[in-house]
Amino acid sequence: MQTVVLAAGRGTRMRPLTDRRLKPMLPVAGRPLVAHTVEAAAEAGASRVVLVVQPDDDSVSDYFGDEHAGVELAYATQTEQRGTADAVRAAAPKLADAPFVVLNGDALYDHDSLAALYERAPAVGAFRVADPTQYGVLLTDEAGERVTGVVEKPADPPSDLVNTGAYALPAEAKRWLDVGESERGELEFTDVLAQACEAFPVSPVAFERWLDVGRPWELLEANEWKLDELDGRVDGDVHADADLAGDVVVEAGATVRSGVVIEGPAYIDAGATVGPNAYVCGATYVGPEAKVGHAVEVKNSVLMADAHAGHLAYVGDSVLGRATNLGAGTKVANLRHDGNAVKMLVKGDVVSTGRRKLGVVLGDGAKTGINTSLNAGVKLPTEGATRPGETVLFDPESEKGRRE
Ligand code: TTP
Repeated sequence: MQTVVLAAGRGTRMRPLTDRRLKPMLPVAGRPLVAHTVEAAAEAGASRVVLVVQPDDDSVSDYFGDEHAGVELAYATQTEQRGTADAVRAAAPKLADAPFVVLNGDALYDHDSLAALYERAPAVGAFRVADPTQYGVLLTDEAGERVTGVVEKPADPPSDLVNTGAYALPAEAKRWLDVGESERGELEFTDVLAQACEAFPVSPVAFERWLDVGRPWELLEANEWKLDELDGRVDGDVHADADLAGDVVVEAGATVRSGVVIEGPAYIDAGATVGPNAYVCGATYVGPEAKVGHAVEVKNSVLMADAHAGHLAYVGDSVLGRATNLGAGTKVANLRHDGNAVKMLVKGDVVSTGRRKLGVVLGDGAKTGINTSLNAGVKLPTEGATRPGETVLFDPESEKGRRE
């Protein structure tokens, strides 16, 4: 079935990681996030994929070209980020008059669940969560067999099934894309779904696994998921005195030096160097040309291209943006002494990440002075810097962060 993948969002909750790149282009286990979406769609039965992209940014089409995972690709430009219905409307001229699937380009789907969505059209992907109050919750008939609508962030959720933003709809839905603005001022695809639910029996398809990658720690969760599926392979240069256990990918052009211990799953991308005498564990992605130097420990983290942790550093449960540099002795805290979930500032609000273990997020080009200590949940802005010996306890962007 023809499939629209939405990749034109602003990604404001993911800042600073989206200051200089689109959210769907964030790295997940060696590929952009959206590549996983397109591959899941291809495996589930997509015949052709139309990617909705932003104007003046060719990163998505530069990466994919006109084919990926055996599926033909086309591109549609959404001129202004007015909402998901508007994004699908941008793709409509490239769609045949036939049923179509819509997927978010910033979500991970498990392949079998997605295949069930394609098979059971008209259908919506539904995912069971413990606390649905922060999601769009699906309304269904009493038997739970037919979707009747979606209610956004309900205080008293009618069910624990949330909308995954994965829809398989009949051709007619193309005619319903001109929706009005929602309360939050966007043109929402859920209003298109509401019309489809009136005209057709739309089934909820329970997804086994799904991850919406909207906030920085969800990038870690995406990498944990996809690194866990890795099959180890060594195409790069690994010193005889290095010790690799579990599934570890060492890409061609990557170097693992003497005395290094890597406990997979881990992915060392092309041109990266690890060691000598470094320890990499948890689900860790070390991006192209990144460096993990002498006596550096990296646990469950994402180091983007050119990120450097050169000497005597600890990086746990953290995301280091492109071309970041940690001064010697930089340490990251990734656990609160009270054992509560680490909080992070997202668009001015301090929110619980739900993670007991979470370190820091560094925007592209951020640098720490020697012996910097970074507290759990801190973000440094793009090109931000710390002084030698500085201790950063709270998100520097917020006085509010200081109070919580
Ligand atoms: P969201 O995650 O709701 O929006 P966003 O990506 O802009 O992020 P944020 O809220 O943090 O600013 O979008 C869901 C999907 O729809 C995502 O894949 C991006 C896509 N999208 C578009 O393609 N065009 C749009 O106008 C919007 C709002 C989203």
